[in-house]
Amino acid sequence: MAKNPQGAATYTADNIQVLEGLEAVRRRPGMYIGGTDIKALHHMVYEVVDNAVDEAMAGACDRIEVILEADNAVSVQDNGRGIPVGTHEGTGRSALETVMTKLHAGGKFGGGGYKVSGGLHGVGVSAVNALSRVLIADIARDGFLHRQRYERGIPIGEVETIRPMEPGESSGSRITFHADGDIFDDTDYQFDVLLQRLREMAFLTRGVTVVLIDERVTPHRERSFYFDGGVRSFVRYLNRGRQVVHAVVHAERELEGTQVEVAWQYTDSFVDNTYSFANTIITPDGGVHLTGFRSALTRVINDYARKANLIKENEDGLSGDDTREGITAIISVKVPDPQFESQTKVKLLNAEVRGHVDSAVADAFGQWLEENPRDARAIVEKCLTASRARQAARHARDLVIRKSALESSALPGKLADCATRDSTKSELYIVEGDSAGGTAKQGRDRHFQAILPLRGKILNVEKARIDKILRNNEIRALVQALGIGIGDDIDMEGLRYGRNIIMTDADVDGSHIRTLLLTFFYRFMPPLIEGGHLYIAQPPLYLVKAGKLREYAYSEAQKDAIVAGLGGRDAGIQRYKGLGEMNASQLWDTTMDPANRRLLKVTVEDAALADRTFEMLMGTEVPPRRRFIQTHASAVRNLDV
Ligand code: 0RA
Repeated sequence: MAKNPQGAATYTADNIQVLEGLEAVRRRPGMYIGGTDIKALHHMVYEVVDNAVDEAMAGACDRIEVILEADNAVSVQDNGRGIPVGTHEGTGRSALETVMTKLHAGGKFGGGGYKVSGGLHGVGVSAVNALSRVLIADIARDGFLHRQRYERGIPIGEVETIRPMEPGESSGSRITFHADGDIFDDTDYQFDVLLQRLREMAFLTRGVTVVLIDERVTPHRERSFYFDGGVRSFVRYLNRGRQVVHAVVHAERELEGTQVEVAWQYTDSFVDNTYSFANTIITPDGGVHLTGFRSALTRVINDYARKANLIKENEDGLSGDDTREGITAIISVKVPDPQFESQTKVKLLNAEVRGHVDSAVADAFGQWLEENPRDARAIVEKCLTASRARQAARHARDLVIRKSALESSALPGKLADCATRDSTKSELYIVEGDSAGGTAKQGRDRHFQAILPLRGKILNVEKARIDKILRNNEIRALVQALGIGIGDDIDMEGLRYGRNIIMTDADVDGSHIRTLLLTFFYRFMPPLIEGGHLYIAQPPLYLVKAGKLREYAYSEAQKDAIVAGLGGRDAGIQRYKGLGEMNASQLWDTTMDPANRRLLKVTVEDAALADRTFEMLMGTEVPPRRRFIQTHASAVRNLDV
């Protein structure tokens, strides 16, 4: 804030605008970061990391460190050029203060604007600043370390010069923020969630080392990612548990300022594992880049197959579905001015990008097939098999689905249905295991809550075609209970329960089953998720007892707060490992009673993430799975290459 000669702050029109902007963010955080839940909290980190990734994409930085500090502060450090601290013409304030306080100031200020901005998550770092109790920007550039402090987005003093830079010290920026506990429900960052996203960023920003350090635990946990191969490494990584048909194919090209990078590989899987990204942000609904890839893929394989006489003149060509079965692909485009269908950035619209991706893929793949005839033949044969199987499956499906699952009105035997038929009120709890299912049946309100216990692991949907999937009893029970059909035959009119709630234990097995179920719904019932009908129940992690007091805690932080509130009285803390440890009335109180429970609504983004996590957990080979679990269970330093 500027000062008048008496030292009091002077309010210019510009200041007032800034204060109003910050206030708007604090009043309606949902508009800027999508809410105040744990997801929004993680969003704060991504927003700051995106700025550092911009610097990397501009070729000015090769290392980004994210540090989860002991007091739930997060620090994001890069070795870029440092955010400029000199006076910014437009505002009369430093460029640093301008980006930190003005909405939408982003990376485009100061003339040195980037060609491509990854900061698509929203509004830039100023929104993070507004939602932080404290934010400190440390900037090393022009020979000095500079610092400015902000509280709830408002600068506390000018940019200060702290000290000269040391010989050999790199320039760069370090942003440390404390998310405001008055705004966020929870300020406990989840290491694994951040890790997954940072890994993805590292794949999509080739040559940058991305490090995540958790200083909240002793010893500290540290993981670091560096992928020389970019999206090619990404495909290799996704396929590390699968049998592959050939080496990864890769296409890379820059057209009219758009960078296209695509890698793909066929495997023995039956599903399509294609993920598309625009400026490092995943686009779960695809868009022009995905369409361009798919049309090139199908056309090039058909052309090759006809030329090589693997498909005769009088025979039908391969369909898009045939050429996608068992493929793993990453499509990454970096577009200067990305257009998305909506605020949530799930679908890319820039029309010209379709052609760019199509031609890059067609050229590279056409040539690759010519040069690798043996692999080319294996791919065509795989697609032909898929085509034949699809026809056979269509018959089987008509028989299996229509007769048993869809048209028959029989409900599964283990379903304990509710009384109401009103789907705006009714709920289905999908519960892991017969014993927890039994407790839930006793604890529920039978007027509107139905219970479906599932026994053990449901089928891994990746390893089977739809006809086989539908022969699985657990899945059949699910399909029958939900009432909307499956796959291409979804009819939301039949929806029996407005809320379908997955309730699993808070342990490794529970999270496997939740992941399997999310994957199943994502692949076969996407309208259920899109319509907002899928939820995850959140059982408590702890019961804190002191004298007559009994309080449940749903996070580590909440437990600590309850204990702190006891002011030193001896507390008994019970940790819940499974639903089975609660009796029926406890389960109702904590997890099923609409007045107290916490439900997470599943979004397409969550489900897509589960699907990707699933790849790692459930690949056909066991060793990668074991490795995944082990590296996550221990506190080892680990360099993924
Ligand atoms: C614009 C211009 C310049 C640096 C940056 C932005 C910049 C922004 C961020 C955000 C996080 N880390 C960053 N690092 C740099 C400076 C251009 C120059 O010095 O010539």
